[in-house]
Amino acid sequence: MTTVHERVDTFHDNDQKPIGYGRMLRKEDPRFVRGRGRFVDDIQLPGMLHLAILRSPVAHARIVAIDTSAAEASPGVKAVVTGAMLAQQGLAWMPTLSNDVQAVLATDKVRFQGQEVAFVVAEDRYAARDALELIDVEYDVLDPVIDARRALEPDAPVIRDDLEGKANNHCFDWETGDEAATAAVFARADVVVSQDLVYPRVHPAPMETCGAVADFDAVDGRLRLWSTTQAPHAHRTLYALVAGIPEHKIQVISPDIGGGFGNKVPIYPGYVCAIVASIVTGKPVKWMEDRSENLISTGFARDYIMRGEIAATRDGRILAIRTNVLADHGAFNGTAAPVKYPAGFFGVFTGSYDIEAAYCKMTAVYTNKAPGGVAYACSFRITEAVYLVERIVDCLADELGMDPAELRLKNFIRPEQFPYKTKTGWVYDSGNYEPTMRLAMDMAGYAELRREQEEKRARGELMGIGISFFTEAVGAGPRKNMDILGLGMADGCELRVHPTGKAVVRLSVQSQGQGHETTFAQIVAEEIGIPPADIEVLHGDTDNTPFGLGTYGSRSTPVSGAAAALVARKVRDKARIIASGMLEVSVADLEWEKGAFHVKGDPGKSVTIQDIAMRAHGAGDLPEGVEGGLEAQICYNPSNLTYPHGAYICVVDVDPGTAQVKVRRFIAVDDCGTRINPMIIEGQVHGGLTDGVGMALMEMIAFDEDGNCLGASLMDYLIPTALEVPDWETGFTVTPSPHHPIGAKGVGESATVGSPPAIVNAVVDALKPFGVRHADMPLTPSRVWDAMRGQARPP
Ligand code: MCN
Ligand code: CUM
Repeated sequence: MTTVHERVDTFHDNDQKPIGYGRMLRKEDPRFVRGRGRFVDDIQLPGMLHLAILRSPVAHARIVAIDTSAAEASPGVKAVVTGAMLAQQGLAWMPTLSNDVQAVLATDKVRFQGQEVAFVVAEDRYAARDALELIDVEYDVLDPVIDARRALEPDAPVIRDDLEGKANNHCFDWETGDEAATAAVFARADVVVSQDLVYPRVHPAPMETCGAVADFDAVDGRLRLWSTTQAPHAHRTLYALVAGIPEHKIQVISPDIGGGFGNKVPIYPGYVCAIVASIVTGKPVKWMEDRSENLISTGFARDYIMRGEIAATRDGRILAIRTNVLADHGAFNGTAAPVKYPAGFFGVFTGSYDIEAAYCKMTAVYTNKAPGGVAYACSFRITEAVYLVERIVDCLADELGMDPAELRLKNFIRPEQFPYKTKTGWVYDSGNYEPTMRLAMDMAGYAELRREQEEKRARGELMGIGISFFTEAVGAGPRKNMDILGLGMADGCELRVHPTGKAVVRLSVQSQGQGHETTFAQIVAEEIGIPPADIEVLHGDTDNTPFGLGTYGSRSTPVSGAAAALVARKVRDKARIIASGMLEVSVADLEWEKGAFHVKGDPGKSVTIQDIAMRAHGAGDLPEGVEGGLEAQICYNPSNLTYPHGAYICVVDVDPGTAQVKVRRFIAVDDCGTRINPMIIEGQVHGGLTDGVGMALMEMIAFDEDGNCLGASLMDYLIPTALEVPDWETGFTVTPSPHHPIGAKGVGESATVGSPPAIVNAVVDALKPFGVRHADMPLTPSRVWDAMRGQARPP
């Protein structure tokens, strides 16, 4: 099923009428390029007040006293609220998306630097911020736990003493695979390689920070909340549970979102504070965090300390993989993942290889750092899993003296083995790995690159070639085993065709930049033959869209994309019955061709979807038993996830004098099944690869030993720009998903997942002459320098 041919429907302007998949320009861009997007901070309501949050300056301390009197007297201030005041209403704590609790405002202790301690509501943003400085908080500073390895030591300070009976910093244990079977395979293997790896804590750093505008109407008891959320419906349910406002009285609106990357999945205290503030003041209240607040207090990603072990035969057959993980979840477990998956989908750490046994044991701990634990284009921890397996496979290649491409090719799951059940229980729906790998190698000119590398090494130049091959699991549900706080991971979708043949499709998922207004119009267009320009995509408003669990884990195309195709087919089925009446033939005698039904054998006798839409709403008879109107609604529950894959090859040059890494080339071949809009897919891949350069070479949320966050601005927390990245070379293969109605798999996080190991593998490969087998991210010049020096062989 693999091909590299693309159906080239190049849509240069959206007035053209081609139907179906292709490089259609994004319908949302005219408003964005004109600066007419409508983001949360653009919302202005009459009489709106502004909220600012006082945050803890220290990582761990008992709150002795808070004096708000000076702040209350400050000009323009309407209210100052502390945790103690929230506690009186039972609102000081809120549930997280993973069954932990998190302080909305600290009451007893602060548990990370940047934690929310109090808030001020004032007439404008400046008055609110000024008043923060007048709040006097007395802290009794405690020893912090910053290093996850320290957290479980018997004498470590207990962070979560709010939890009843909690006498340590243990968060959860999790395991998968078969420990005994894996140990047996390791015992008889010719070769065992183990490597310690750290995936540092990083931040999604979206361009738009988090924020909300809350507007509570005390008369009718309705709450409207504009907020930066990737999951408006799930958030609404949580607010209903926390605030006790009935769900039908809450409207969550997620307008244009300026990037999410997972940062906007969790519910943050700021959202709840804005709601409380609106209830207390009777006025609309806006909270918009600044860059530092976003970087120090909102959902971080990764922070896994891993030991990877791999067992193989001498001739390079991989037998088993084992890993032990210490996961740092910060002060509150705010991970957004299906509840039965506290480690997300890390269980796919067996990668793309057909092996005999696998086992993972994980311990998660609390530390005095910001809560979170999943966000940042990770497909629920698959980023960490892919990094682990692709790094240790390279370590094995090094040990065996084998080419890393050859080692991978030798161990791939073969096409005839799909659907393939992994040793940790995941059923990969489809895959054809070798052609994807070969295409990447061809595009790179792999053999030629190795020759070049050999010549350069002989001259003392440091050139590295790194490979990574990944399989992702994206598209959560199915609902029977995947839910967030009891809400099953299925998606609603509604399609209405108006009398003139224009349509509106309403989605439960939310776009934060991925182009849903375009691609979902294309999906529907392909099914019912209405041009994409005539199909309006609505999302991000709980009053106007059907229930569904939102966008993360690249689930929109696998779940809501399927829902959109199926709802369109349902509408088409009804249209067929109406057409049979219009053409006076039986339904069986009709043939569908992009946009019209015609009588079999008589293409001249036909009615278009637009004719049918008018008839469905118009005067005149409809066939027996058919109600008027042309619309349908469904809720789609996926039978499995989809498993996209990809082969990435990175070429780096390392300056031996400065240890600076330059990514010279990067070849990315992705297989996401049926491709809806290749231009958008390439954009997703380009963005993800750029993320990968950031994580591999630059990004890390660092702390000093007191728990001060050292990356509170983009001067210190480095993110990549056009200057650090090469011209991406992308290619693709197509292996459709067998269970998805149009064969599509997700792709939004593939490149972020797949690229870091390719880059690290390339740098380590470049440093081979120094005997380096591993170096931890981010591979900044100082780390590369240390690696070169620390392990340099004597001349
Ligand atoms: N697509 C396609 N053909 C496919 C698969 C996808 O044309 N076979 C298109 C989709 O229609 C959609 C886009 O590619 O327009 C991404 O689709 P999908 O893989 O389904 O992912 P989601 O839409 O669910 O997006 C979420 C994913 C995640 S979880 C993160 S994190 C991330 C990402 O997308 N955050 C992003 N990409 C981002 N891109 C931007 N610009 N901003 C973010 O915050
Ligand atoms: Cu893990 S980041 Mo995305 O799934 O929203």
